[in-house]
Amino acid sequence: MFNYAGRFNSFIFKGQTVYDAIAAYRGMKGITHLEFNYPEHFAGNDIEDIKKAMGPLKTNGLAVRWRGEDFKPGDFTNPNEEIRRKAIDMAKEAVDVCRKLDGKVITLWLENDGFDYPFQCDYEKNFKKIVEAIREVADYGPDLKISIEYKPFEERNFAMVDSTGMTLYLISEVDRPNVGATLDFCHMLMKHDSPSYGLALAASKGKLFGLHMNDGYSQQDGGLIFGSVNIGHAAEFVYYLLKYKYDGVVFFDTFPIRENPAEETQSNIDSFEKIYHGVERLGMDRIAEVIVSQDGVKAHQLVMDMLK
Ligand SMILES: [Mn+2]
Repeated sequence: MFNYAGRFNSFIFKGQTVYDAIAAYRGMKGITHLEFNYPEHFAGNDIEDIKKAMGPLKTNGLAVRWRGEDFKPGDFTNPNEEIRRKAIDMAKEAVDVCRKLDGKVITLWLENDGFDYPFQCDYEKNFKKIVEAIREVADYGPDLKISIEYKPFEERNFAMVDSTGMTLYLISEVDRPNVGATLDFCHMLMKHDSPSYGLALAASKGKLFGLHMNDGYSQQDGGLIFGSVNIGHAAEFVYYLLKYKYDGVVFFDTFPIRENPAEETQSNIDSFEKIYHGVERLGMDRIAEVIVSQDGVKAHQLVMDMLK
């Protein structure tokens, strides 16, 4: 049994409020948790009112969003030390708000920490700035999980933290027990990282703190419904979640731009459940046997058998 959360902005970008979205989530089958953006989803909203509206739903955590012109040159690598300080302080404020909502995870996607031109930045210095900032946030919130979400590019042409490998290297450099990774399926496809390979390495180190499930064609951050494009990769991913006994939240980071957001969120949950039950029907032992054989045809047959 998995825990599920949907994306607030799927509703908010269509003119609805945080409260409308919470009411919609409470009407869906399977949603257990909420995943907020800080500060955007708290602007003008009282935390106590949000708590009341949540009812039985729990908070998974908060994702920090550094928006506005000041942060365009960098979040934790901002060349202006005052703005860099503001970026770190915002992450600490997110820790405070997360505690008030009994949340567990702070997600850091360093959207502005990257570069666009050769000779634009000092890579060693900026990588160290990221390491030090994450340490500071992690030490401020030792009771929470601080989770790094990589994306290979966008908003910047190159991201400082751009792959599974770089994320795991960063986590090892930061060297704090409460710092781990959130893996976004589309971001992994954009990097041509195998989603399950990254999952296995992060989970085997106890560092898989969060998931952003979605799907896409890899050229862009498509935000399509989970399992809609890469059903084999999706099934393999769920197999490894079961193998490593992932007990965090399955958050759907999808973009229903032309779809009804409630229907689209429910479709994500239903697709994930269907694939999960398909993997269970194949059997963990049978899948493990095929993996040991390293036989490509047998591996493909597993996916075909799941579709029976
Ligand atoms: Mn994401």
